[in-house]
Amino acid sequence: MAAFPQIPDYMGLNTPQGQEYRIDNLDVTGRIPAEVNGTFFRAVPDPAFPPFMEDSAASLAGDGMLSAIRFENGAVSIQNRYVDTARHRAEVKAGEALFGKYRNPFTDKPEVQGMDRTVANTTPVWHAGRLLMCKEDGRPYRVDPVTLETLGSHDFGGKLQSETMTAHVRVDPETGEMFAYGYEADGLASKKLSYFITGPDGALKKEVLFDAPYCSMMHDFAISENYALFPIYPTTSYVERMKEGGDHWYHEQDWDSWLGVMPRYGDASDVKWFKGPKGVHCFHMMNAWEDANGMLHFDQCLSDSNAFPFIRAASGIEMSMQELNGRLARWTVDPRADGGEVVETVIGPPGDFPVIPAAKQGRPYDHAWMLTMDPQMQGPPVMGGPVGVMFNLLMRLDMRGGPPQAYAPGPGYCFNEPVHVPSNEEGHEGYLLTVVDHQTGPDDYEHGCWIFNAGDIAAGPIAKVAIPRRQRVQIHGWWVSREKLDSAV
Ligand code: V55
Ligand code: FE
Repeated sequence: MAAFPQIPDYMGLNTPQGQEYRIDNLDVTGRIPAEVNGTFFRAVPDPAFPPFMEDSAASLAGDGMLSAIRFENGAVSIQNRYVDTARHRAEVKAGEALFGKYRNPFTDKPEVQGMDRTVANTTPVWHAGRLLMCKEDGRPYRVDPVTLETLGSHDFGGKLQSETMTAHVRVDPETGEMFAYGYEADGLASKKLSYFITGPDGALKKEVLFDAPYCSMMHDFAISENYALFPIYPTTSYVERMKEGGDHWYHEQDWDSWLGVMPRYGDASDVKWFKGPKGVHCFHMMNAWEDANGMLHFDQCLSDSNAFPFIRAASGIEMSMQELNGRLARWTVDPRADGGEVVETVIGPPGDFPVIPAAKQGRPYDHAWMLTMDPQMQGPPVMGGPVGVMFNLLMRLDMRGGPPQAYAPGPGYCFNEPVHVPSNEEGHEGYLLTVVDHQTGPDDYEHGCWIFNAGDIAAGPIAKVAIPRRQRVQIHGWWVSREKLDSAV
């Protein structure tokens, strides 16, 4: 087989692994809390075949590899298995890559034209007893949570009109409903959005189709108790450029951003658009919530341009990491107004991978966690992932204005996105689980799943599980408790 090109997308932490395995009885140091009983599912892009053409966004295009770290009464195992998408299946059969550039179907080989080309590599979503591997460019794939066998593309019983579904759904803690959306819902570069709700049984209850101001890379959204919030940032798409073999995404630095606000159970005619600053972009929202005066707050990891260097490069934007001006930003609007402009307040540091307790989804919240960079860290950060550098500091933010807490293991260490495991103990903030990568040599890494007391991360990990195989960079994870696993349908 041809080799992977020796470029950063395929080197170091980004080295393709392509290994399916299960390893039991992993070594544990420290004490695993009894409440950490369940499975930490992780989505890892892992290209099975070397590309046949250059792709600036190759770090996002790898085949979905589902990684399950299972905790059963103190014993821990890991299983990694590919999502058997139509695309992966076709490439395995051919023994080579057949699909071209990230999200550009015009670059695919003729024999796979028209085939579902999603790689299901971004988030393992658990809802209504089902595990869905999601990527925003297509519909999710359903996977068996026990065997990790792929069960097929999931279209909600044939009811979903949208051709796409986000990898960032929001589950309401009280109703158990899943709130989701798809962008480019009816085709490439379209501004059509689909907003949909599934019941606690997983059945599609409602789908609303409406138009965004323009086609936008809308990676995440938010809900509050009474509203659904749709952020539109000016990373956009042009069919003509794709036909010419170009990228899917171009960032338009001088376009306005927008926040669409719709009553949760509203319709297309109910959307109100609030104007935000020009040129900004955000991948992940921390939360949205309503205060006692009925004002709506939308908390997000915002930057002054797109944080992915390859999108800025394709768009001719020269901005350094500093100039990106990353921040945790709160946009406040009055949902009773007919529109207007967002009011921005900076409430936290630059960073990404925000995490809140599932019970606080769409509600006022006291604390949250995120990944950021330690300004004091000596030596270069660990390279890897779509941005190129990995986060080396885990932070707990006090949303009521108290001091933050932080933990950095030291030079050579970096974090993948944590998941939160709630505790039933009164006043206990639960636990954070995160895969930590440690670079020990030019091409040597050690990996572990570390467990933190979520209310006291500064104390360092309370347990470490050694992972004896090289891991590729994870995108998102999802914690599924033993109880929920037992409710699988
Ligand atoms: C992101 C990740 C993606 C993608 C688009 O983290 C955005 C952001 C792993 O795939 O396709
Ligand atoms: Fe994401």
